[in-house]
Amino acid sequence: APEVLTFGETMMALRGGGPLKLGGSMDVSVAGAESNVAIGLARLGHAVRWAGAVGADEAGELVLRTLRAEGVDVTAATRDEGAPTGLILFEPRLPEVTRVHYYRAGSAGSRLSPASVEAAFAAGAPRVLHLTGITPALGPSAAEACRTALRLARAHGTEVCLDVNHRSRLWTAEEATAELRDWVPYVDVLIASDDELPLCLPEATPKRLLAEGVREIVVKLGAAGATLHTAEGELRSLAREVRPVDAVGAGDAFVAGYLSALLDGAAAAARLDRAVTTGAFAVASRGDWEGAPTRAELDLLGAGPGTVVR
Ligand code: KDG
Repeated sequence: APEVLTFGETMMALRGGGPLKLGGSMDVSVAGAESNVAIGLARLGHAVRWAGAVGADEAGELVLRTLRAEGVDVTAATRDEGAPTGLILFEPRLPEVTRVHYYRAGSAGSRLSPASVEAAFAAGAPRVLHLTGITPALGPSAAEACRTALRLARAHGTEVCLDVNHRSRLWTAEEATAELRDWVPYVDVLIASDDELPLCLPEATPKRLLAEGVREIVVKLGAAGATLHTAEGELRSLAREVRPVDAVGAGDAFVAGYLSALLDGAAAAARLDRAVTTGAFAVASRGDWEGAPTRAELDLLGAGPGTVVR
């Protein structure tokens, strides 16, 4: 059985070098919050399964081939004959602002079925199930697949990690709260940026979420680092300083680092430390997941300018 099971929509991703309407060339890759986490974990040496759906098309083959190449188990992934693989365009508009354009309505990933999740669990219950708040925003079937996963996790004693990951292009804050508040009782590790906390429960604070039974709440504060709230109290970690290149994927890399340390049985401070470290690698690299570190590479961060590793 894998250590971690995750699923969600992974799309073909095109990344340009400037305003989209001017044309020019784009790089082809794949992107999806959950598969970014899966790749981050696999690079750190963990056994991870991704159980999303792609179309029966070349973009879907690109998704599966990329995940396979990164050592992610895709044996529970499915191909949907009736819908295409989704597409995401990244448009770097200013050094600090990247615009995202989605072509994913009605995509294979959005039609992920509860049956796929059941099959993924039947192949071996994981230690951790990782979900994001993106998947339930994709459509009724994907939302039902998430609810099925939460019930199966409970039945199998699998820990649940939820990254709120609010996407306002996909649903409103009210719609997100209406869904996610029912998830809270199932969640062991909740990860959110500070403005996303109220999306899980109206007026949610870390204290209230702890009272609802969430074991640990990790609040991402971007360049200001992160805080961890548990029954033992609050712990804060500063961000690791890097030259920012592309912040997309940083949150997912952060989650991968946090879960990796959790799986290793690391103490709270070490969990936060690995999370801010893997997050910093993502900020310092172009692309969603390409810069994710292996375990041996974790120490590279913090080397002075001009360092050459020979
Ligand atoms: O976290 C990075 C994601 O935003 C990106 O990979 C695409 O999953 C994605 C989404 O739905 O925005």
